[in-house]
Amino acid sequence: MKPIEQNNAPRRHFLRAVFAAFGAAALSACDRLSNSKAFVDVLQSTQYLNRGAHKLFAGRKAMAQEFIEADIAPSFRSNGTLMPVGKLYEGMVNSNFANWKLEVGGLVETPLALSLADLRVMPSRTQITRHDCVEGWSAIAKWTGVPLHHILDQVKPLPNAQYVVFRCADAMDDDEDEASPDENKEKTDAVVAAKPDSTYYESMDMDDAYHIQTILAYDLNGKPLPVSNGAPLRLRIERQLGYKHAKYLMKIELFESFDGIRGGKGGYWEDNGYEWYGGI
Ligand SMILES: Nc1nc2c(c(=O)[nH]1)N[C@H]1C(S)=C(S)[C@@H](COP(=O)(O)O)O[C@H]1N2
Ligand SMILES: [Mo]
Repeated sequence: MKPIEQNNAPRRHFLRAVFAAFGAAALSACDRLSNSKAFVDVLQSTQYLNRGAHKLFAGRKAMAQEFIEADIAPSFRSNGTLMPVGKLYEGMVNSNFANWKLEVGGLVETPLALSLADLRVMPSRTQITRHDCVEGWSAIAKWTGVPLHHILDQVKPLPNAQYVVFRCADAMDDDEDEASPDENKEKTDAVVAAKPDSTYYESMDMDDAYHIQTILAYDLNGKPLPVSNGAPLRLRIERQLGYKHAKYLMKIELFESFDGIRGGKGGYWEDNGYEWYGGI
């Protein structure tokens, strides 16, 4: 029996119970179409480890379990957005992300813009971990990327920085209509340009930002991150649930609070009722 079976029985039982109770609603919980009130209530129940509980029971520096190569799932599925809509992102894919840059700013001394090449020469970490989605699926995969703390060391957070916010390329304002696919792409680009915070976003506190397993991953199982898993760069925050692992990273910003950022709850799914601290 693998260690995963022993250590995560309560969580699996919980997820199975959620699944049994809410069936289809649970299945599509990460689809933006599903917004079942009942399911959200379960997510908000005490079964999820909140920030205080995590600190109390495990310590904020405790490590998520790491696995061995043999544990890696034959394939790592994709979930949520599989390809951001828009000519902007399409253009980046076509140029193999040569023109993509990660902006890092907000409450920092030295804002930065990093290309994929810049990131690939920075110190890296490889970790084999289990991804847990609230839909009730898990998968073990190997991730390689830059520990976020190296980037923070370069930009130097100001003393009042409390949270790191991650902005993604995928628009979450659903107003695709009968227009042609090309018109929809242009429309989506225009919406994102006019409302930069209408995209998927996530956040974490400084404890998680400096945690050594918090990495900005560019490789999945030893190969460049596929588009469906968040190319060119996605977050791994191993001690929290799947929706916290923002894909298609475009911008990182440090803030003192979430006031004025979209719904004010620190993430796309959080604004729709999920817990901000999705501890596992
Ligand atoms: N930008 C972005 N990040 C995202 C999502 C998304 O829809 N858009 N979905 C989240 C959810 S719910 C999960 S489970 C994981 C899925 O990652 P994967 O597609 O690599 O399996 O990404 C998370 N990060
Ligand atoms: Mo998820």
